[in-house]
Amino acid sequence: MRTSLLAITACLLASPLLLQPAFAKSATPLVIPIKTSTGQDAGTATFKQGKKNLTIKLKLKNLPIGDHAVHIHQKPLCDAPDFKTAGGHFNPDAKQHGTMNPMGHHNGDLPQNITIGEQHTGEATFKVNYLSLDPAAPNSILANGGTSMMVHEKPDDMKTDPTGNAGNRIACGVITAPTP
Ligand SMILES: [Cu+2]
Ligand SMILES: [Zn+2]
Repeated sequence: MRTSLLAITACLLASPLLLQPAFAKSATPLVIPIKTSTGQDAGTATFKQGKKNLTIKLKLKNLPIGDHAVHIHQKPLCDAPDFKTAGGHFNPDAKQHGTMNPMGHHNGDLPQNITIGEQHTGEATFKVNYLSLDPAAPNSILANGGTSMMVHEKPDDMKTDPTGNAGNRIACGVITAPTP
């Protein structure tokens, strides 16, 4: 009796794992650290792949109070203090900058700025259908070694090509595939 109960419990625990398709590992959230230009901890970005959308959750800290642009930049490089090595906005479709630009937008452009409050912290969640964690997708943020998450000095005006007039780069995190 005791044995069969254990066996049933074991089956129940194991079955969801067995039912997952091979690509289910993409459902595991990817968490990356973000650092300021002086190397201070600036929080994290968490990426979670759904069927159609990629959810990006930012939990930021140690940043100046105000609204700040956040983008995905094209290279997995965050060399302080200016983070120029990250290159421009992730733009596999060769469009212009900004969700309010009729010629836009870059895949690396996110729909809103993030607001950093009095505690020098801020959170934002974006759900987008134009980015993916699937390394085989043309809009993958993990393809070609990865990309980077960038926070800027100023808010993005959502229309000025190619930068959104967002000013200097103040925090950055490399986005790469997790090592198994
Ligand atoms: Cu940027
Ligand atoms: Zn852009």
